[in-house]
Amino acid sequence: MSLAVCPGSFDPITLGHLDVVRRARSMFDEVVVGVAVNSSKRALLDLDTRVALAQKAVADLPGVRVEVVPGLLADFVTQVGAVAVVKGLRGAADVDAETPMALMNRHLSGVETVFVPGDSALAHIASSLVKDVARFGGPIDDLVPPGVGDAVRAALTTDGG
Ligand code: COD
Repeated sequence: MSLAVCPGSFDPITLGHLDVVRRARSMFDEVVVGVAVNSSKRALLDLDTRVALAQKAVADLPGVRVEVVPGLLADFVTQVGAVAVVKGLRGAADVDAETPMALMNRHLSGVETVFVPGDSALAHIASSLVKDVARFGGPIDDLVPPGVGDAVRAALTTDGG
């Protein structure tokens, strides 16, 4: 039984993330969507909300579950017995950002990162852009799984917009 982890901030989960999860599941028997903390980003959605939205988004995907990554991703992959980390690449900026993380995670855990090229139809979708579009009242519901748009709009209201 092979297991892979798809980690991310998922602030919020998008259709781009979901595509990477589906494709990871086509390569591995089980996929854990690991909701983690990116210390260089301030999250809009709290951890419980990010987890709940991710759980709802993958509910119809057999062999996929959502877990919190409480600390280092390298410790988490070892703890769950993952044979790989799977991440999506939208372009050169992602390669530059993801390569050092992949090498550090391999250094710490021995687990390799497998990169899947982002679907070109979804390559413009990033959580940060989704939040920015919503912040200025733009439409985001066709960029995210059902229910996510409402959660983002609600969080922006309490966040001060
Ligand atoms: N198409 C394809 N891939 C996509 C798309 C899209 N439209 N959108 C996002 N992705 C990919 C990203 O390229 C990334 O690979 C992944 O989805 C997650 O994206 P985000 O933005 O949700 O998450 P990040 O980049 O903030 O995640 C960083 C982590 C939280 C994974 C990282 O900070 C981490 O591992 N934190 C835990 C602490 C740790 O171990 N730190 C040391 C790391 S070496």
